[in-house]
Parts: sequence; C-alpha cells; structure tokens
Amino acid sequence: MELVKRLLSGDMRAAARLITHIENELPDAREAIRLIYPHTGKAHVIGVTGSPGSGKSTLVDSMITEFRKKDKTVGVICVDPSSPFTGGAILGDRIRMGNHFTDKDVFIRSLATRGALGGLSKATKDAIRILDALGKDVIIVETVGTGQDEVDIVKAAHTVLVLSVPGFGDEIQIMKAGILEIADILVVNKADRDGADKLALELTLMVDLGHEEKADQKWKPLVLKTVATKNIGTPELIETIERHLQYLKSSNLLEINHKKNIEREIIELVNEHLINHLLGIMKEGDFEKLIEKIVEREIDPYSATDEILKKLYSN
Ligand SMILES: Nc1nc2c(ncn2[C@@H]2O[C@H](COP(=O)(O)OP(=O)(O)O)[C@@H](O)[C@H]2O)c(=O)[nH]1
Ligand SMILES: [Mg+2]
Repeated sequence: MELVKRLLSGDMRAAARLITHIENELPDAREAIRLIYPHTGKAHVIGVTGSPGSGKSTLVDSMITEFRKKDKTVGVICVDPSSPFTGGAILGDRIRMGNHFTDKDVFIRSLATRGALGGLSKATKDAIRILDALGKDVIIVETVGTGQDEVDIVKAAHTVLVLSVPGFGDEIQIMKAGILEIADILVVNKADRDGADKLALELTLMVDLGHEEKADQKWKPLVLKTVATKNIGTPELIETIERHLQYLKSSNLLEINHKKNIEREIIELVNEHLINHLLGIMKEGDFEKLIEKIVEREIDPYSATDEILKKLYSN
C-alpha cells in the first residue's frame, strides 16, 4: 500500500491521510493497520486529561517544547467528542499549539468520529499506531476526562496526566469520576492563581489515602504544579513522565499492562463483531419484537437471550 510505504518513511501527509481513513472507517484503514502493526510499539504514549479550559492544550504545547529540547519527536492527538463537528475546539487547539506547526518533527492532529459507542477509543488507538509507525518518540493524547470512551482512551496511554485548576472544585470531580485511580501524575495547572497550594495539598492527601489502601502499588502518583502559559513546571513534569516510563519498564508493568490492553481490545472487537453478526441474521423487526415481549413480561431476559443465541448457533 503506497500510503503505508510513505508513512513508514516518515511522511506526515501520509499519516494525516491514514488518520482520515480511520475516522471515516474506510476498509483500507484496517489493511493499513495490518501492514504497520509490526512497526509499532516503540512510542511512549502519554494521556492528558482534565476539564475543558483546565489548560490541557496549553500544557501540551509547553510539553512539546520541552521534548523538542531533548530532541524527541512528538505526535499529538486531540480528542474532543463534545464538539466533533463544529471545528471550534479543533481550531482552538491548533492555535494554542501553533508554536509547533512548522516543526517537521511535530505532528498535531484532532480526531473526530461519528461512530457509535467505543468508536472514538477505537479510532484513537489506531491513530496512535499510525503516529507510532510514523516514528514519533512520544505521542500525547489530549482528551476531556468524561465518559466511558474517554476513560478507555486514557487507559491506552502508558503515562496518564490528570489536570486540575484552583477554584474549580475539580478535586471533587476527579474523585467522582474515578479519574484518580488512573492518574500517574496529578498536575495542578494555573498555579499562578490563588489556591494552587491548597489544591496541591488536598490532592496529595487524597493520593496518600488511596495509596495506603493499595500497598502493592509501588508508583505513588505525584502532584506537580505548572503554569502552562509560561512553561513553569514543565521541565519537572517531563522529568517525572520519563521517570514513570523507567518505572514501568523496570517493574515489567509496561509489558503486563500492554497485554491487559490487548486482551481488552480483542474482547471488545469480538463482542462488536458478534453483535453485528447477530443483528444481521435476525429478521427485520425481530429484535424489537423480542424487546416488546420482555416489556410485556411474556418472556424473561434470560430466555430471550437463549432465543437470540439459538439463531447464532444455527447459522
Ligand atoms: N493563568 C493561566 N492561564 C492558563 C494557564 N494554562 C492555560 N491557561 C489559559 O486557560 C485557557 C484554556 O486553555 P486550553 O489550553 O485551551 O484548555 P483545554 O480546554 O483544557 O485544552 C486559555 O485561555 C489558556 O491561555 C496557566 O497556567 N495559567
Ligand atoms: Mg484543548
């Protein structure tokens, strides 16, 4: 495949094209993934999540600057399902990361899909693979931390940054969403504002509490303060991110987590395939009729499932 050849030789335009194919779920996107797969698995994938306006894009921009100083090539994927088609958020991210648009070692791309549940996390995983095969050392995925899809996206990252800002009541949100459990580094951004120290302290206490409960876990999430607009705290952040990767490698967690992710992905793919296959072999309206029967209590959910599965095994 010509596009794949170009991608593997470092052509960013080929990468952009392939990601568009992934977004639109074109059949050749799958073929491309098959061809590039042996060339993936080299990049360090970093997830950046937090409420809208917490400064994710600004921080990513600042992180790119630091990584470039270390001669690392960078790929960025912005996932914003809250406004996939308006282009507003996408344009905003481009402007905020505009410092790097002329750097050929930086690739920035927004991602949107019209797919059903799970479509976005699937597309993100494949887009990560594209940038990995393109040869980027570091791939940063920016995503608003809400919804199952988003949590799945973040789980695909090796190192997860969760942003919060003073004066938002963010710490409560973080606890509610269970985001704390997936955070490797808690970033208090906008540390130039009042209340940053208090928030950092609260988060540290929360981490300490959570950490005692899970004593087997050796990496204790760190709390760092940044002022993304001024690149303050970013060098320390990058250092911590790199230290986390070293920890993953030395503890063998990189491999263990990777296997877990693959397992989850395969189960999801088989699941999706089976559901589509079943819906395909059921006659038009059969499914709705069955649902209606359950609603009317003519049949129970287990027996209804048996009925559906019978169709699967007889096909
Ligand atoms: N005062 C201050 N403002 C910041 C900081 N980081 C980002 N901002 C501003 O916060 C706003 C939202 O930033 P953005 O990066 O778009 O947030 P995102 O929605 O999380 O990607 C922008 O106006 C930024 O300039 C910071 O550290 N301090
Ligand atoms: Mg943003």
